[in-house]
Amino acid sequence: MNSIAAYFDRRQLAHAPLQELHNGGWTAYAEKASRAEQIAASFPDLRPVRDYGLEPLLQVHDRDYVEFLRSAHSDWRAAGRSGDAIGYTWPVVRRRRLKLDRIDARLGRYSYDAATPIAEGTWEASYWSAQTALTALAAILDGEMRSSFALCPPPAHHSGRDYCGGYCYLNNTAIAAEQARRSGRRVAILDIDYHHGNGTQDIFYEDPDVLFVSIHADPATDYPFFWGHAEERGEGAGAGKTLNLPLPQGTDIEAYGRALDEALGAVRAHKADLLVLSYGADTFEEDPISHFRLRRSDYRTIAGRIAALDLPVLIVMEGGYAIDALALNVGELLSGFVAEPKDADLIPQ
Ligand code: SP5
Ligand code: ZN
Repeated sequence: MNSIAAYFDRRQLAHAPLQELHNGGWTAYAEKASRAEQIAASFPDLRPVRDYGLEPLLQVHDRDYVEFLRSAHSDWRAAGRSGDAIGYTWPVVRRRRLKLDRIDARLGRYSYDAATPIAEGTWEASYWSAQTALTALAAILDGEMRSSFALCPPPAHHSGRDYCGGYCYLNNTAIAAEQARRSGRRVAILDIDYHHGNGTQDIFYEDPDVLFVSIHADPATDYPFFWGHAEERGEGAGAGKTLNLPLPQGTDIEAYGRALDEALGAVRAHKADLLVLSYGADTFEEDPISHFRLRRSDYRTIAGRIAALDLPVLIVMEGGYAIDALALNVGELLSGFVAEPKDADLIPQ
């Protein structure tokens, strides 16, 4: 069914939090490990992931944040707690730089919501999710594949330099984009998850080289509320290199397509030679936590328009919570990209 090189490592499944705080109570964690299992099972030949170590992660994330992520769950246990580590106090007033040992203080310091618990396997899974994005990128940079798909749970785009949030811990998308830039590529990121990619935006907000464009639910009504408004356009040297296209709940492919055309125009104007596509299938009409009305066949339309840019595309998986429909939705998107090995001799005549 799927026709594009896909990368995944089973160690990504180690992350399995039980619950998240939502509407004033605990509910089942929406970003379940079974999401990845479902998609992975739909690929006959997932490609193995290489280990690029911590260095590319540290080009995007602060070392103290990475160390926090690594030890947070065992620190939580050492404090006598059971279950998943989660914060409850956030330093929004002045004292963000205060360094404290207490695990609850550090959970507040390095997160911005109570929907992103740190479980026993969170570090291991996040580490391999980032390596998956880097391996899929390398296939493009090495000239092996024109485009590739990184099956990346845990997702990435809400995580910033020094914080987790929105089910995201390491920003796989930003890590790959930064690595591509360091390899001399001119990078644009197009984020088509239902939610605004506030972490990715924040990482590149003052960066003139990496364009960040996002189509998402209006943050006036949807998570993450504080970021993704149309007036956020980048700052300093990065002014004009962030483009937000918020859309109302109920959006269907017609209105979505108009926003997509505008987004693709910005990618063209940036003269990118590599596109990183942050793909969330939570724009699907049946997604349990989201409110757009895209149908399965719309993903092929969307992919076809993106493919018409005629750029290599690294597709990085973000959200999508209609688990039974997920593999088909991903397959539909990927079917819009042709699997072209770069070497023309490999294309059957
Ligand atoms: C990567 C991504 O799509 N993150 C989305 C994070 C949204 N989190 C806030 C929405 C909370 C909805 N939680 C519903 C739990 C159902 N059991
Ligand atoms: Zn999302």
